[in-house]
Amino acid sequence: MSKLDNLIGQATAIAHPNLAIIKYWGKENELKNIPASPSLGIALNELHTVTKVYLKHPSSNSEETDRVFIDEKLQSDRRFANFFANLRELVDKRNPKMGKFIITACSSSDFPSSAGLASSASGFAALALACTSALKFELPAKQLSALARTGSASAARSTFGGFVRLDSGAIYANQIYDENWWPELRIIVVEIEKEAKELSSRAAMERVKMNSPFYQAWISDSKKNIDKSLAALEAKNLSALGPLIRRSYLRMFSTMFSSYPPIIYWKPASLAVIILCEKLRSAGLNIWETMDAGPQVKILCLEKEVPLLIEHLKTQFSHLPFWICKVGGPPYLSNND
Ligand code: 2P0
Repeated sequence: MSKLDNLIGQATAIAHPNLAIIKYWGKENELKNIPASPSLGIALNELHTVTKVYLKHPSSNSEETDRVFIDEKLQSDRRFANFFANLRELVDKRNPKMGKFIITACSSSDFPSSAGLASSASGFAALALACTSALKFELPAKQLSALARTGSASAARSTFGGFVRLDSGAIYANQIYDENWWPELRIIVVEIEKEAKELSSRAAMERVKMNSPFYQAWISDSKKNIDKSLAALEAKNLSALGPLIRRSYLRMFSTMFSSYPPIIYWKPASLAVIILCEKLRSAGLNIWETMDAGPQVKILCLEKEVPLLIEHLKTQFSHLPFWICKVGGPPYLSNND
């Protein structure tokens, strides 16, 4: 009997990572993976995660289990088991007669994974779309977002394109504007290091919540920051949005620096790029950097500032690769299945 005899369905989905300009950092509920801080993010059009899934009925007397491969390496992250448990709950509700099934997923990204470039956002968004498509479920956008969130909270944002908001306490994200809202906006992603980080975002968030004296202040401050950011985004006013972007990432890192043991994702080159941004701002450029749980630096600016910024990056950091991104669209299915 061929292995494909038990096949229920297969699908391949592609998703962009979603860069938070206002950060999700900390959980209201660890078990359900509910964020404690509101976030606002942007899909990055030049970066992609491609995930192919096969769903099949288990062969009799087999002990097959779900398996996820990233770049052909078998993963043991418990986030996948949590995501699959939630997927099965959904299947039980929509198609209770379906019976048991086993999932195999193979994923790869055209940017470094687990390095502060939101690969878990694009990864779980692509996984959610691929699994539901293999099951032939057409989920409403909010349900797809809620499913992706059970793997990784930032993935709730990555199931949409454009500008996306995930509120504190929310189970799904909402698109605020699509990818055509602000065509002049650019995001330069500077790759400082390719290596996967040693401490996961999840472990870092747990430590910060447990022992940073700044954690509660961070949560209440981020709730104040979000409304001002949305108003600046509505006005497409980068001079007003930029200081809020900077405040969000620096205050998020203050919770990490002040936890015990301290968490330091920054590298000397990260700080050097931040200092370059400070200098260029003092010289009148409207550019605003941000960072996530990793050493990479992302710089927001308008299209007209890109040539000068790139010239400075190439002169001062000729060894550092970078991408020039526009705002990306939603995840999509590949036609090759
Ligand atoms: C974000 N980050 O809003 C924030 C900013 C990193 C810094 O979401 O535990 O992989 O799987 O929900 O989504 C990274 O954390 O964490 C993240 P889990 P996730 O993009």
